[in-house]
Parts: sequence; structure tokens; C-alpha cells
Amino acid sequence: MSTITEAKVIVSSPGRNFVTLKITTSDGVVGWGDATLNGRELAVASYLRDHVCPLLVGRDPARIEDTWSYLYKGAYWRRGPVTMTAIAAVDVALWDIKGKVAGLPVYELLGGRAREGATVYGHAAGADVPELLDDVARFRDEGYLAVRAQAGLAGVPGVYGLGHGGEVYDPADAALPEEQAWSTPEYLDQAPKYLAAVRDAIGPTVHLLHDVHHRLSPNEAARFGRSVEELNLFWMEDPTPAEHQEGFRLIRSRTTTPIAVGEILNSIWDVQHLITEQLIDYVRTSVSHAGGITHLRRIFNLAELYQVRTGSHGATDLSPVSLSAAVHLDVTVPNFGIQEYMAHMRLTHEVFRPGYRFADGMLVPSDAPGLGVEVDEAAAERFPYDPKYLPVARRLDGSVHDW
Ligand code: GCO
Ligand code: MG
Repeated sequence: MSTITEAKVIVSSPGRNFVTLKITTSDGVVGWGDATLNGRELAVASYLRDHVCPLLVGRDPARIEDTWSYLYKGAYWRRGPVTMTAIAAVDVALWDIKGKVAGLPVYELLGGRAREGATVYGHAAGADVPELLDDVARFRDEGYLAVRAQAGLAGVPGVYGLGHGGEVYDPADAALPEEQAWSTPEYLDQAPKYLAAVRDAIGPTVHLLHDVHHRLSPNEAARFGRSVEELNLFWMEDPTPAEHQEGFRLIRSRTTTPIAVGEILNSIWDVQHLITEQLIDYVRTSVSHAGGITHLRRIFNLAELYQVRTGSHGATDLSPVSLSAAVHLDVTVPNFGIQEYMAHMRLTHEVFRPGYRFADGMLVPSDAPGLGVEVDEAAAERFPYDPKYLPVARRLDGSVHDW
């Protein structure tokens, strides 16, 4: 029997921080997992190094379900982003190994392709409407069929979604959390207007998405959803903080604007009522924060029963390893909706070389065995960990708001 001989955690910062798990088997097969939890990276690195890696050595890498249950039930303490990201990294690395051993891409092990590729949406943003429209046009020129639009709000400095002129937008870009301003009245006034300008520019059928980023109460979110109904958004994302699943019933009952939720949730239990009571349209849990392919597939399968579609988180804080895993899963599930795709920066690709490619508005998985992603460990050493935090939002009166 093949056994796991080594499990190694690599923390590196090629343009931004990533925590990567490398599992090696007695047959010399290597599998890669992503354990990145933006702004809390070292907590997961320690969870893996100190509490998980020692348990992996000697185990059969083929027993993915058993290892998943062993780590989840065996910890006694369940769920939560740190635990579920750590388990996800192990799970994804084991799927990578299984594919390499079988000589098949992971999507074949998951039942085979149900579509040619995963349609993705890109992130267009601008400090004001003209800048936003230029950025939207850039994505359309590159071949995107779906675009997320975020713009600055006049009178409110530093809202979510705007870069600081870097190669890609990365909200975790300060050694200590940056404090950004927030005004719900300005947002409710200005956002529908800039979204209307985008809809006007792109015509009626290109998919238009928007991330509210947890900023509204359920009632405010219902009002927002109504005010953009005629713009036919593909979705409004995270309209209200997701902990209160019941809050979505109020939004749901008052607007037909589709709702997407889940990037900060990490288990099937966190989305259970959202799905079974059809309070949302898209579930955004990710392969790297929701327990890996094994657990995310369960969430997607549950969602299928209730006509909820998938729309996984895919910001650049998910490494190319988890994006590869996401695309392999996306092309197999019947209820796929869309995949978020923020292309990684050039430096990131000095360490990670993914096999997926962008074509016809989709990410198409590689046909190589496993996940088809290579990781250059020597290159990773050139980019040591660089502490970075996500921002904090404050209302104009100085009180803390959901970021
Ligand atoms: C998105 C997300 C991200 C998050 C980021 C936090 O929809 O892409 O909201 O931009 O803010 O992943 O680490
Ligand atoms: Mg989001």
C-alpha cells in the first residue's frame, strides 16, 4: 500500500501571501493543496503544521473520505474558517494525488465533464463612472461574458472593490488594517446609478454582477434589490452579513434580484437553510474555505435539489491550486452557475503554474493528471511571508461597520 511520507506547509508571498500544502507519498507522487486564509494565514499554517501534518504520515492517500472524516470528526471542534481551510488543503492535495495515480484529470474522477468549461466573471472597477465603464469595456474586449461592477462613491473614501493602482485589486494590502469609510445612504443612492450606466453600455444580455460586500441590513438590501430590478443583475452578492440566515427571507420576499452568498461560510451547515428554504439563488462557498472538493461537492449536490446554482468565490486570495480544483469541480456539477475569476498577478505565476486556460469567457481545466498545477518550491523561497491585513470599515460617525 502507498502511504503518505511527508506533509509540508509552504508559506510564501509571490505578490500576495499563500499557504500551500505539499503531500508526498511513498510512491513519490506529490499532491498540492491551498490553505490560504486571507489576513489569518499563519493560523492555518500552524493548524496544519502542528496538528494535522503529523497525523497524515503513514496514512493511505487513496482514502480521501476517511481522511476527511478523521480530520473533521477527530478534531472534536468543528467548522470555522481555520479548521475547514486546513481540511480543504489536505482534501485537495489528496484529489490531486488520486488523479496523478490514476493518470486522469480530477474532473474525470468526479464523473466527467458536464460542460466544456466554467464561465467566469471578471472584476471591473473604477473610482468614478467613466473609469468603471472603461474597465468594463476592457473585460468585454478580453472576451468575458460576465462582469462584476464596483465603483467609488463620491464623498466616501476607500469603498470595497477599488484598487490602489496595483496590478490586480487586492484588498489585503496594508501591514496593519487600513480604515475605510462607509455610508449606506450614499451607497443606496449612487450604486444603482452607476450600475444603470454599466447596463446601458453593455446592452441587455451580458451578465452584470455586483458585490454588496455585507454592507446592508436585510431591509436595506431589499430596497437595493428592488431599485436595480430592471437592470437584470446576474446577482447581488452578500447583500447582508450571512451569519443570520433568516435575514435572507426578508430580502427574498421583497425582490426578484438574484442573491449570491457564501464566500465567508465554510460548511454545509452554514448554508443549509439558505439552500433548503430557497432563500438564495447562488451558493458561493469555495473549495479552499469549505472543506475541499469532498465537502464542496456535498454543498453543490444539496443545492441542486433546490435549484440553487453554484458561483464559487475565486478572488486572488485563493491560490491557483484552489482555482484549479474549483474549475475541475465546476465542469462536472449539473447546477453550475458561474465561477469568479480574478486573474493572479505575474509574480504569483513564478511560483504557481496552473494548467487551466481562459477561452470563450470560460476557464477550461487542464487535461493533465490530477489538478494540472505545478508549484515551484525554490521560487516560493524567494518570496517570504509578508504580513498583510484586510481593511476595516467605519461609518462616517466613526463606528465600525461590516467591511
Ligand atoms: C469577492 C470577495 C473578495 C473578498 C476577499 C477577502 O467577491 O471576490 O468579496 O474580494 O473581499 O476575498 O479576502
Ligand atoms: Mg464577495
